[in-house]
Amino acid sequence: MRYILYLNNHPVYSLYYWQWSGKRHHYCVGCPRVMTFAPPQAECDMETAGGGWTMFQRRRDGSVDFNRTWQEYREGFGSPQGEHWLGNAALHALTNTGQHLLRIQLEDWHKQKRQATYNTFRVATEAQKYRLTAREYSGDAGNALSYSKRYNHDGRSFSTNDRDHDRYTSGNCAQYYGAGWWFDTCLAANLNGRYYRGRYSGLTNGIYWGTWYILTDSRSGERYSFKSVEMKTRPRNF
Ligand SMILES: [Ca+2]
Repeated sequence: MRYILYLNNHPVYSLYYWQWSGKRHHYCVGCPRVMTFAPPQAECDMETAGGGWTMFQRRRDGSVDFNRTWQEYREGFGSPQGEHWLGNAALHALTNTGQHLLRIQLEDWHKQKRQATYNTFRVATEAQKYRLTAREYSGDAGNALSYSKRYNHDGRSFSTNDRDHDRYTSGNCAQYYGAGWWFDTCLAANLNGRYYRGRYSGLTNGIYWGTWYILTDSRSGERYSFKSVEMKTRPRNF
């Protein structure tokens, strides 16, 4: 398998491939090609850690609502040039053959950046509820996807406000936190949470990564949400 990059004379290098009818179809943003179906488009990060990353999630200004249905998370939403979720169907197609990496980049409101890389990344089929595999962590943001026995996103199914596949028996985490995610009982991380400008109070429903900014200021009760997030993937042997 080879991962092919199509470069435009455009600051957005973009590529996408899609396994369909036994063939691998390649696309790039702006290519004047006749499509047999509407392809999802993705931005490609050619700068970070050797490049070749297909961006599948981005948050940076709160312009896109991430409280969406199962179907919307499956098909994707937002714009590849702005805030978006590429789509769970695309994530499965991108990761179901070969070995893939996951890279998560976080930035707080004081220009501090940290990252988490997973050397094994896979999103299962829709029949398997887009179950997440994210293992072999390295980085400086901490491994919030495998936090503890009850807060372990690795191996969990995807849930949305209209599909409860979590391990919390008294309700739907996705509905409670207003985000589609691989919830457990419920969370140690949620990068699809609500966009807040830094600190907020009440339910931990912001953009959350529990191993960097731990929950709450004990005196004010305030919590912390991130300024920007990027989630991207590439083949391990890129
Ligand atoms: Ca539940």
